[in-house]
Amino acid sequence: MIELYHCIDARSLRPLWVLEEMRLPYRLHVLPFPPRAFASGYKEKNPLGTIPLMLDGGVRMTESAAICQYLATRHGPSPLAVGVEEPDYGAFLNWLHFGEATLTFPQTLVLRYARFEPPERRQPQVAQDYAQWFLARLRAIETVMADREWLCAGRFTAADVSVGYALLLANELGLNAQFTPHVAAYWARLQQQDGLVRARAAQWKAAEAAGLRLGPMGMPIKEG
Ligand SMILES: N[C@@H](CCC(=O)N[C@@H](CS)C(=O)NCC(=O)O)C(=O)O
Repeated sequence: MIELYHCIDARSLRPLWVLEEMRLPYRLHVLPFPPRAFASGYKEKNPLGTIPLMLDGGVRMTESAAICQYLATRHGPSPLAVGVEEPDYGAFLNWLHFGEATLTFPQTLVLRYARFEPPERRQPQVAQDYAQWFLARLRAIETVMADREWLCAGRFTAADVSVGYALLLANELGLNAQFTPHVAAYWARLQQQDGLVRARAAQWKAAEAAGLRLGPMGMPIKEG
Protein backbone atom coordinates (compact mmCIF):
# COMPACT_ATOMS: atom_id res chain seq x y z
CA MET A 1 0.00 0.00 0.00
CA ILE A 2 1.34 3.44 -0.96
CA GLU A 3 1.58 5.74 2.08
CA LEU A 4 1.52 9.53 1.75
CA TYR A 5 2.31 12.04 4.51
CA HIS A 6 0.49 15.25 3.78
CA CYS A 7 -0.58 18.65 5.12
CA ILE A 8 -3.76 20.38 3.95
CA ASP A 9 -3.22 22.10 0.58
CA ALA A 10 0.58 21.79 0.84
CA ARG A 11 2.81 20.53 -1.97
CA SER A 12 1.90 16.95 -1.03
CA LEU A 13 -1.44 17.75 -2.71
CA ARG A 14 0.38 17.08 -6.00
CA PRO A 15 0.93 13.35 -5.36
CA LEU A 16 -2.49 13.10 -3.68
CA TRP A 17 -4.07 14.58 -6.83
CA VAL A 18 -2.20 12.04 -8.99
CA LEU A 19 -3.25 9.15 -6.71
CA GLU A 20 -6.86 10.25 -7.12
CA GLU A 21 -6.59 10.80 -10.89
CA MET A 22 -5.16 7.27 -11.23
CA ARG A 23 -7.56 5.86 -8.63
CA LEU A 24 -4.71 4.03 -6.93
CA PRO A 25 -5.21 2.64 -3.42
CA TYR A 26 -3.27 4.60 -0.76
CA ARG A 27 -3.09 5.39 2.93
CA LEU A 28 -3.13 9.10 3.72
CA HIS A 29 -1.54 10.53 6.88
CA VAL A 30 -2.61 14.14 7.38
CA LEU A 31 -0.35 16.13 9.69
CA PRO A 32 -0.84 19.60 11.19
CA PHE A 33 1.32 22.30 9.57
CA PRO A 34 4.23 22.68 10.05
CA PRO A 35 4.90 19.05 10.99
CA ARG A 36 8.31 19.91 12.53
CA ALA A 37 6.40 21.91 15.20
CA PHE A 38 3.16 19.95 15.56
CA ALA A 39 3.75 16.32 14.52
CA SER A 40 5.98 14.76 17.14
CA GLY A 41 7.95 11.83 15.79
CA TYR A 42 7.61 12.85 12.14
CA LYS A 43 11.32 13.77 11.93
CA GLU A 44 12.13 10.12 12.54
CA LYS A 45 10.34 9.37 9.27
CA ASN A 46 11.67 12.42 7.40
CA PRO A 47 14.62 14.19 9.04
CA LEU A 48 13.94 17.30 6.88
CA GLY A 49 10.55 17.59 8.58
CA THR A 50 8.97 18.44 5.21
CA ILE A 51 6.06 16.95 3.37
CA PRO A 52 5.38 15.16 1.11
CA LEU A 53 6.88 11.88 2.20
CA MET A 54 5.80 8.93 0.08
CA LEU A 55 6.55 5.34 0.95
CA ASP A 56 5.95 2.53 -1.52
CA GLY A 57 7.49 -0.73 -0.42
CA GLY A 58 11.21 0.05 -0.22
CA VAL A 59 10.83 3.33 -2.12
CA ARG A 60 10.99 6.58 -0.14
CA MET A 61 10.54 9.96 -1.85
CA THR A 62 10.22 13.56 -0.64
CA GLU A 63 9.96 15.69 -3.82
CA SER A 64 6.38 16.33 -4.93
CA ALA A 65 6.97 16.62 -8.70
CA ALA A 66 9.22 13.55 -8.74
CA ILE A 67 6.60 11.53 -6.84
CA CYS A 68 3.99 12.48 -9.46
CA GLN A 69 6.26 11.21 -12.24
CA TYR A 70 7.06 8.07 -10.24
CA LEU A 71 3.39 7.24 -9.62
CA ALA A 72 2.36 7.82 -13.24
CA THR A 73 5.19 5.62 -14.57
CA ARG A 74 5.83 2.94 -11.93
CA HIS A 75 2.09 2.47 -11.37
CA GLY A 76 1.11 3.22 -14.99
CA PRO A 77 0.65 3.09 -17.83
CA SER A 78 -1.22 6.34 -17.37
CA PRO A 79 -2.03 9.25 -19.70
CA LEU A 80 -0.66 11.45 -16.90
CA ALA A 81 2.88 10.47 -17.96
CA VAL A 82 4.38 11.54 -21.29
CA GLY A 83 6.57 8.78 -22.69
CA VAL A 84 10.14 9.22 -23.91
CA GLU A 85 8.95 8.28 -27.39
CA GLU A 86 6.41 11.15 -27.51
CA PRO A 87 7.43 14.47 -29.12
CA ASP A 88 6.44 16.42 -25.97
CA TYR A 89 8.58 14.37 -23.56
CA GLY A 90 11.04 17.26 -23.04
CA ALA A 91 8.23 19.80 -22.67
CA PHE A 92 6.57 17.49 -20.13
CA LEU A 93 9.67 17.31 -17.91
CA ASN A 94 10.24 21.03 -18.26
CA TRP A 95 6.70 21.95 -17.13
CA LEU A 96 6.75 19.31 -14.38
CA HIS A 97 9.80 21.00 -12.83
CA PHE A 98 8.75 24.54 -13.77
CA GLY A 99 5.70 24.07 -11.51
CA GLU A 100 7.88 23.53 -8.45
CA ALA A 101 11.21 25.25 -9.07
CA THR A 102 10.01 28.38 -10.87
CA LEU A 103 6.39 28.85 -9.78
CA THR A 104 6.19 27.47 -6.23
CA PHE A 105 9.48 28.42 -4.61
CA PRO A 106 9.01 32.23 -4.91
CA GLN A 107 5.55 31.89 -3.39
CA THR A 108 6.99 30.20 -0.31
CA LEU A 109 8.90 33.43 0.37
CA VAL A 110 5.63 35.35 0.10
CA LEU A 111 3.97 32.91 2.51
CA ARG A 112 6.82 33.09 4.97
CA TYR A 113 7.41 36.84 5.00
CA ALA A 114 3.76 37.91 4.72
CA ARG A 115 2.00 35.26 6.84
CA PHE A 116 4.02 32.72 8.81
CA GLU A 117 6.66 34.85 10.51
CA PRO A 118 5.64 36.73 13.69
CA PRO A 119 4.74 40.37 12.93
CA GLU A 120 8.14 41.76 14.00
CA ARG A 121 9.97 39.47 11.53
CA ARG A 122 7.66 40.08 8.55
CA GLN A 123 9.22 41.61 5.44
CA PRO A 124 6.50 43.21 3.29
CA GLN A 125 9.04 44.28 0.65
CA VAL A 126 10.37 40.74 0.25
CA ALA A 127 6.83 39.37 0.02
CA GLN A 128 5.86 41.96 -2.57
CA ASP A 129 9.02 41.44 -4.65
CA TYR A 130 8.58 37.67 -4.81
CA ALA A 131 4.86 37.98 -5.59
CA GLN A 132 5.86 40.12 -8.59
CA TRP A 133 8.61 37.66 -9.48
CA PHE A 134 6.05 34.83 -9.51
CA LEU A 135 3.51 36.83 -11.56
CA ALA A 136 6.19 37.66 -14.13
CA ARG A 137 7.05 33.95 -14.52
CA LEU A 138 3.37 33.22 -15.23
CA ARG A 139 3.95 34.82 -18.63
CA ALA A 140 5.16 31.42 -19.80
CA ILE A 141 1.73 29.93 -18.96
CA GLU A 142 -0.13 32.85 -20.54
CA THR A 143 1.77 32.33 -23.79
CA VAL A 144 1.41 28.55 -24.02
CA MET A 145 -2.28 28.54 -23.05
CA ALA A 146 -3.20 30.87 -25.93
CA ASP A 147 -3.73 27.87 -28.23
CA ARG A 148 -4.38 24.86 -25.97
CA GLU A 149 -6.22 23.48 -22.93
CA TRP A 150 -3.33 21.64 -21.25
CA LEU A 151 0.41 22.25 -21.11
CA CYS A 152 1.71 19.50 -23.37
CA ALA A 153 1.01 16.29 -25.29
CA GLY A 154 -2.56 17.40 -26.07
CA ARG A 155 -3.90 16.04 -22.76
CA PHE A 156 -4.02 16.58 -19.01
CA THR A 157 -0.74 15.27 -17.53
CA ALA A 158 1.27 15.30 -14.32
CA ALA A 159 2.83 18.56 -15.59
CA ASP A 160 -0.61 20.18 -15.24
CA VAL A 161 -0.79 18.80 -11.69
CA SER A 162 2.57 20.36 -10.87
CA VAL A 163 1.75 23.78 -12.35
CA GLY A 164 -1.86 23.48 -11.13
CA TYR A 165 -0.67 23.23 -7.54
CA ALA A 166 1.35 26.44 -7.97
CA LEU A 167 -1.82 28.19 -9.18
CA LEU A 168 -3.77 26.79 -6.23
CA LEU A 169 -1.19 28.25 -3.86
CA ALA A 170 -1.39 31.59 -5.68
CA ASN A 171 -5.14 31.45 -5.22
CA GLU A 172 -4.65 30.91 -1.45
CA LEU A 173 -2.34 33.94 -1.40
CA GLY A 174 -4.85 36.12 -3.25
CA LEU A 175 -2.54 36.46 -6.26
CA ASN A 176 -5.23 35.01 -8.56
CA ALA A 177 -6.72 38.51 -8.86
CA GLN A 178 -3.69 39.32 -11.02
CA PHE A 179 -3.91 36.25 -13.28
CA THR A 180 -3.92 37.19 -16.96
CA PRO A 181 -6.84 35.88 -19.12
CA HIS A 182 -5.37 32.56 -20.36
CA VAL A 183 -3.92 31.76 -16.93
CA ALA A 184 -7.30 32.49 -15.30
CA ALA A 185 -9.11 30.24 -17.81
CA TYR A 186 -6.55 27.45 -17.24
CA TRP A 187 -6.95 27.77 -13.46
CA ALA A 188 -10.75 27.52 -13.91
CA ARG A 189 -10.29 24.29 -15.95
CA LEU A 190 -7.91 22.81 -13.38
CA GLN A 191 -10.40 23.35 -10.57
CA GLN A 192 -12.91 21.18 -12.44
CA GLN A 193 -10.55 18.18 -12.56
CA ASP A 194 -12.15 15.24 -10.73
CA GLY A 195 -8.85 14.17 -9.20
CA LEU A 196 -8.31 17.56 -7.57
CA VAL A 197 -11.86 17.72 -6.25
CA ARG A 198 -11.52 14.21 -4.79
CA ALA A 199 -8.03 14.89 -3.37
CA ARG A 200 -9.19 18.01 -1.53
CA ALA A 201 -12.19 16.17 -0.10
CA ALA A 202 -10.01 13.19 0.89
CA GLN A 203 -7.55 15.38 2.82
CA TRP A 204 -10.31 16.89 5.01
CA LYS A 205 -11.91 13.48 5.54
CA ALA A 206 -8.55 12.01 6.66
CA ALA A 207 -7.90 15.00 8.95
CA GLU A 208 -11.29 14.53 10.56
CA ALA A 209 -10.75 10.78 10.95
CA ALA A 210 -7.43 11.54 12.69
CA GLY A 211 -9.25 13.89 15.10
CA LEU A 212 -7.37 16.95 13.84
CA ARG A 213 -8.91 20.42 14.00
CA LEU A 214 -7.19 22.31 11.24
CA GLY A 215 -7.74 25.72 9.69
CA PRO A 216 -6.57 27.17 6.37
CA MET A 217 -3.14 25.94 5.23
CA GLY A 218 -3.53 23.02 7.64
CA MET A 219 -2.54 24.99 10.74
CA PRO A 220 -3.99 23.72 14.02
CA ILE A 221 -6.98 25.65 15.36
CA LYS A 222 -6.15 26.87 18.84
CA GLU A 223 -8.66 25.81 21.48
CA GLY A 224 -10.54 28.45 23.46
N1 LIG B 1 10.66 20.77 -3.23
C1 LIG B 1 9.90 20.06 -2.25
C2 LIG B 1 9.56 21.03 -1.12
C3 LIG B 1 8.94 20.36 0.10
C4 LIG B 1 8.55 21.40 1.14
O1 LIG B 1 9.34 22.32 1.46
N2 LIG B 1 7.32 21.27 1.69
C5 LIG B 1 6.83 22.26 2.62
C6 LIG B 1 5.28 22.32 2.58
S1 LIG B 1 4.60 22.82 1.06
C7 LIG B 1 7.13 21.88 4.05
O2 LIG B 1 7.12 20.71 4.38
N3 LIG B 1 7.39 22.88 4.90
C8 LIG B 1 7.53 22.68 6.30
C9 LIG B 1 8.88 23.09 6.81
O3 LIG B 1 9.72 23.54 6.03
O4 LIG B 1 9.09 22.93 8.01
C10 LIG B 1 8.65 19.46 -2.92
O5 LIG B 1 8.30 19.87 -4.04
O6 LIG B 1 8.03 18.55 -2.36
